Amino acid sequence: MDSEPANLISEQDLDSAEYRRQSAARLLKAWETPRGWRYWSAVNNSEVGMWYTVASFCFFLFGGVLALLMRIQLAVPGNTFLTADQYNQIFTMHGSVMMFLFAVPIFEAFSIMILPEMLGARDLPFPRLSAYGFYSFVIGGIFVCGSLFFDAAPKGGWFMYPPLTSSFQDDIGADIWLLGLTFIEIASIAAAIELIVGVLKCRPPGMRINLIPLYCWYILVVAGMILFAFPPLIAGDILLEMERAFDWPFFDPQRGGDPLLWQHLFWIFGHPEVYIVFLPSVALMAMMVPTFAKTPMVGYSWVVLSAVGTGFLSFGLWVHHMFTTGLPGISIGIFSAASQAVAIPTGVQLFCFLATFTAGTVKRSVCLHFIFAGLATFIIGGLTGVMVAVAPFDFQAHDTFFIVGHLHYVLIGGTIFPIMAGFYYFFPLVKGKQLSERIGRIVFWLVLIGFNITFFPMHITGLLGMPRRVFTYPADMGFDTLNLISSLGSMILAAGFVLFLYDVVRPRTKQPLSERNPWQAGTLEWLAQMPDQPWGVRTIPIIESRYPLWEQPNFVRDVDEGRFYLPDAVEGKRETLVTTVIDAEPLQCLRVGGPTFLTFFAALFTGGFFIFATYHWWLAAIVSGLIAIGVMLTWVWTGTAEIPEKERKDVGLGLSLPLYISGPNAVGWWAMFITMTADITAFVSLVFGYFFYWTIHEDFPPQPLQGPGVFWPVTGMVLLLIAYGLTLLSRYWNRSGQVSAFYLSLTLAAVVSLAGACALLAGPWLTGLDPTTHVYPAIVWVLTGWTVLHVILGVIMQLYCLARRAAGKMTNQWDADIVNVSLYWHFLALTVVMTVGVIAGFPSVS
Ligand code: HEM
Ligand SMILES: [Cu+2]
Repeated sequence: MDSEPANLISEQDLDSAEYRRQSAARLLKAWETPRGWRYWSAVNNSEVGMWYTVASFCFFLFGGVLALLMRIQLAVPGNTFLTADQYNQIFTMHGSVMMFLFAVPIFEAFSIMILPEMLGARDLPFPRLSAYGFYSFVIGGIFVCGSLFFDAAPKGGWFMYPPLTSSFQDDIGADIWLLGLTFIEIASIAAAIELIVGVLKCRPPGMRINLIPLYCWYILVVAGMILFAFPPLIAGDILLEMERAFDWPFFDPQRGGDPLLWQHLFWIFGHPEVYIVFLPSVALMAMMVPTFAKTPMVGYSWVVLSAVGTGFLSFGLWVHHMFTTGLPGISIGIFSAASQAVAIPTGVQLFCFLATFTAGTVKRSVCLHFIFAGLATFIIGGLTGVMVAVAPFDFQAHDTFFIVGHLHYVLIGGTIFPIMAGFYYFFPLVKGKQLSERIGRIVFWLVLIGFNITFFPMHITGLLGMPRRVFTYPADMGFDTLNLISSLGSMILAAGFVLFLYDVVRPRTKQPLSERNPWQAGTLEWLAQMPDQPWGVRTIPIIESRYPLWEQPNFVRDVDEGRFYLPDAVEGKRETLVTTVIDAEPLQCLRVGGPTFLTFFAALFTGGFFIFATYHWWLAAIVSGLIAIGVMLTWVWTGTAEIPEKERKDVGLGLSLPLYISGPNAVGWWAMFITMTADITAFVSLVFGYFFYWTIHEDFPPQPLQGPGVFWPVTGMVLLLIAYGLTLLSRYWNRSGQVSAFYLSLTLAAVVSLAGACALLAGPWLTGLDPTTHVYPAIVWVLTGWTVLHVILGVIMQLYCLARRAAGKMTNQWDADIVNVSLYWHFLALTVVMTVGVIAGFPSVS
C-alpha cells in the first residue's frame, strides 16, 4: 500500500526492548493527562468517566441525606421537624435527584470510564462530547439541587403532574425542574450517543457482535432506550414550560388542554426509565457473575435476547402508572397483562446467572454478597410489582406507602446493591488498590439489614392506608410504631453508607498496589496495569473469544509487548481503531481530540441559556445561547474532520488504514444519525400531542377557529424541499470538484431555507392564531416553531460548510462535513413534510 515505509513496524522492531520502550514512551506522551489547573481540560474517557462517576455518587449521597430528613420527620406522628412545604420540596428533590442525577448518570459515567477498556480501545470516538456531557450534568445538577437552599425547589413530586404544577404552583420551582432537568437530559442523550457509537464502531478487530462483552450489549439496549425514552419527556417539558411561561394551555381543560397528555408523555419516559436504571445493574452482574463462578456465562444469547426483549417490552407498559385515571377497561386489561409479561425476560436473565453459578465454582467475596442480596431484594420488589400490576389491587395501593416500599425494593435491590458490588469489583481498576473485605462485610450487613428494616414496614403502613407524599400523620392511626421502625432502619442503612464512604476515601498510602487482574477475570478491561496508564490499552488486540484473558494463549504478554495494532504514536497524535459494525473488520485509524477547555465553556453557556430562561431573563438567555453555539462551532471546527497529512497509515501487523473517511462508515455519520433519531422522536411526541387532542375533541380544529390555512405552510414546504435538494446537489458538486456550482447551490439553499422558514411562520401568523386562547393554535405554533428552529440550525450548518470549503478544511476528497450536513437535512425534510401534513393537511381530511 502507499504508506511510507519509514513508518512500518516490523517483528524485529518489536523484539527489541529498546524499540518497545521508545514506542511506549511516545504513546504515553500522546495520551498524557494535563497537569496543574489544566488537568480539568482533560477529555479522555478515564478522567472524564471518573469525575462523572464521583459526581453522580455525590448526588446519590445528597439524595440520601434528603431521605434521612424525611424519615426523621416521619418518625413520630405530628412531628414539626419539617414544615409541609419543606417536606414537599424534599420528597420531590429526593426522587428527582435519585432518578435523574444519580441512577441514569452513574451508568453513563461508569460506562464512559470502562467501555474503551472493555473493548481494548484507546478512547471513545468523541472524547470531547463526553466532557461536554459531564460539565452540563454538573452545572445542571448544582442548579437544580441548589434551589433547595433558597427555599425555591420544585415541589410537585418527581413526576410533576399538572394541573398541580401548572395552575396551582406559580413559584419558580417547577420551572427549575423543567428547564434544569431538560438540560441534564440533553447531556444524558449526548452520552448515550457516544456510548452507542463506541460499542458499534470502536471494537477491536475480530470482536464480532456475538463476541462482545455482555456489558456492551446492555449499553446498546439502555442507551437505545434513552434515545427513545428521554425525547418524549423533553417534549412534555417543552409543553409544560410553555404553559407556565407563556400561558399556552396544553394542560388546561378549560381551553381544550388535558393534563393526561402530560401523564402519557411522562410515563412513556418513566416506565422505560425504570429499566434504564435497572438493566445497567444487570449488566454489572453479567460481568461479575462469570468471574466469581470462574466459568463463561451460561446462555449468552439468551441473556442478550432477553435484555433486548425487556428493552422493547418496557415501552409498552406505561399505562400501568395510570390505572386510576379512569381509562377504558380494555386498555387497563392490556397493559396489566403486558406488565406481567415483562417478568419473563427479566426472569430469563436471572436464571442464566443462577445457572452460571451452578455450573462454576463460586468464590466468596463482598461483591458476591451484594450480588445475591441484590437478586433477592429485586425479586421481592418484582413480586410486589406483579401485585400492583393487577389493576384492582392497584386501586387500593395507589399513592400509599405500599408503592414507596415496592419501588425501593426494586430500585435499591435492582440498582444500589449491584452498584455496590460493582464498586468493590472495579475499584482496583480505578485506584490500583482494593477496598477492604473486612470493612466491606460490615458495610454489607448494615446496608442489608438497615434496608429491610426501613422498607419492609412501609408495605404494611401502606396497606393500612398511609398515603405517600404527606408530611405527617395523626397519632393512633396504627402507623406510629411502623414508621418509627422505618426511621430507625434508615439510620442503620445510613451508617452502612458512611462506613463505605470511609473505606473509599481513607488514605491508602501504606496499602500495596493490587495485583494485576485481582479477580482473575476473563474480559479485556482487566488487561489494565496497576496503576493504569492513560493510553487505555498498550496495543489494540485481535479478539477471537468472549473471554480472551482466559482463552487466548499468551494474550497478556503479546499486548504488553505491543504485538498487536497501534503499538506506537509516531506522529504524537491520539489514535484508535474504527471497525465495521457486525464483524469488527478494521476500517480506519481514527484521530480523536485532545485536552481542551472549549467543552467546559460550551456547557457553561448552554447552562446559562437554560438557567436564565428559568428566571425569564430572555435577553441574557439568548446571548448565552448564542455564545454556546459559537463555542460549539469553534470546537467542531478545530476538532473534527481534520484533513490528515497523509491518506493512510500503517497500524501494525502489516495493515494500512485510511486516516479519514466520510459517509456511513464514519463515526461522525453514525453520531449524526443517532442524534437525529432522538430528535425526530421528540418531534413525533409533539405530533402525538396533536393527535391526542384530536381524539379527545369532537371538533379539532375547533369551530369557528381557522387553521393556518394551506397556502403558506405548503409554500414553506416547497421552498424547504428545494433547499433540501440544493443541499444535496451541493454535496454532489463538491465531490465532483465543481467549486463554483457548490458555492452557488449551497448559498442559494441557505437563502431559500430562510424564505421557507418565514413562509412556515406566515401560516399561523397571518391567520391570527393566538396560542393562548385554545390548545389547537398552541400546538400548531409549537410544531411550526420546532420546525423553524431546526431550519435555522440547518442554515447554520450550510454556512459552516461554506466556510469550511473557503478555509480549505473541506475539499472534494475530504468531504465529511457536507456529507453529515446532508444527513441532517434528510431528517429535516421529513420533519417539514410531517409538520405541514399535520397542520395544513390534516384539518382538511379530519
Ligand atoms: C437510601 C435510602 C433511601 C431512603 C431512606 C428513601 C426514602 C424515601 C421515602 C421515605 C420516600 C417517600 C416520600 C413520601 O412519599 O412521602 C421516597 C420516595 C422516593 N424515592 Fe427514596 N429512599 C432511598 C433511596 C432511593 C433510591 C436509591 C432511589 C432511586 C434510585 C429512590 C427513589 C425514590 C423515588 C422515585 C421516590 C418517589 C418520590 C415522589 O413521590 O415524588 N429512593 N424515598
Ligand atoms: Cu412502570
